Amino acid sequence: MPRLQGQALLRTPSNARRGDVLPHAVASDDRGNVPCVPSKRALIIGISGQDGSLLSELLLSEGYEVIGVVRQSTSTRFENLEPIRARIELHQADVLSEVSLVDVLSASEPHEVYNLASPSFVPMSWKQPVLTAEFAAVGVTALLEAIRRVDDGVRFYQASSSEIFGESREVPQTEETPLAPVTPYGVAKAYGHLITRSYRRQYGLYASSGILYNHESPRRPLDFVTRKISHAAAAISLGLKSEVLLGNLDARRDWGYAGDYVRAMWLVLQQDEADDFVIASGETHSVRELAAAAFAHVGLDWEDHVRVDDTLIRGKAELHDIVGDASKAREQLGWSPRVDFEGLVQLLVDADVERLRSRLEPVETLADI
Ligand code: GDR
Repeated sequence: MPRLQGQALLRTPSNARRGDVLPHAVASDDRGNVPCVPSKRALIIGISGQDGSLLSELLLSEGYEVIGVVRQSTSTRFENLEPIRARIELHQADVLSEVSLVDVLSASEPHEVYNLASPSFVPMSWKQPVLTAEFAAVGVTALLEAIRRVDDGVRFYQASSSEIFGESREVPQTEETPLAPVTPYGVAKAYGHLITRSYRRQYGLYASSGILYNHESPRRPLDFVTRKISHAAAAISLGLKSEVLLGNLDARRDWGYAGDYVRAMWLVLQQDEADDFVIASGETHSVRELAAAAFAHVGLDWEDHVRVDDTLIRGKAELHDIVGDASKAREQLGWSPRVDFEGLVQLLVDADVERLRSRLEPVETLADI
């Protein structure tokens, strides 16, 4: 049954549902009822990745109760969630199973649902195009259908991507730029973006998309170029390896800090009306500039340590002129990034130096990817 957003509930401690947040020092009324703090519950599908874990930390700091959905067993060790594992609840479900989504929505009764469940490494989508479409496209539909069945008052966030613009003729891109994806990942994300818009229009669901450009943090896996470079610069500076193999050094991206971008996700769902927002820094840098900045930060010359490996070059699948105009987010969400390109590179390299120094990472992972 549809439930009003932010509806305050009156429960006694004995009839509180699992997950209700009860205040510590709130006086009960003369019948012993304790007014429950109307804290919000957020359900994060795909909570264990970079964005899910950073978003969880943000929502916890905003007083949310955070419930996460993972595909693996909930007893798996989720490294990114370790600092907050005791403060969140995990459920096992699968975006390919609408029944499992209905179950988790019914059990957790969230006010906000963030869909971050999707493969994220773009080249992999050529190797697993069907799986990519199932998760990043069909899975979004399953989730929207489940929300419609369980509680059509839920606010829904879809993780859209700048990859939906692909070979864009418009530079920079805005929320109105026509979609022109070129990779199986981009095509699947375009479907997810459009189905979210379609359900908003047809059923009046509060369903919004954040069209996020590249956003990075020390939690990025080593496959992505930012972390690959920061990790290599750190390892080389510590004498653990001597070179790194990269693809197209002239490729340019609009990079930002993931901590800033998850704040935008949350702001997207705090608006009166559901809508789509481009979240981007508005400037591009080349992979060459990224490498130069990372190696310079540890006192090295990148040219002494970077080698080009042609097998890593994306060829026709490479995107050009992908840069976002986040004016709408700045004006309507009051959002702007706090970490710039230089700050991002330094933060990534420092974290890798620290991690390698404290030997938290086994040396086997130093091999080139
Ligand atoms: P991207 O990120 O594909 O933009 O998708 P990635 O870091 O993989 O590539 C960025 C750019 O760097 C160039 N590049 C290399 N890339 C990788 N991975 N490894 C290399 O050795 C290398 N050398 C050069 C690439 O050609 C590319 O131009 C990210 C993901 O987070 C997606 O999930 C998200 O949707 C988009 O950003 C927005």
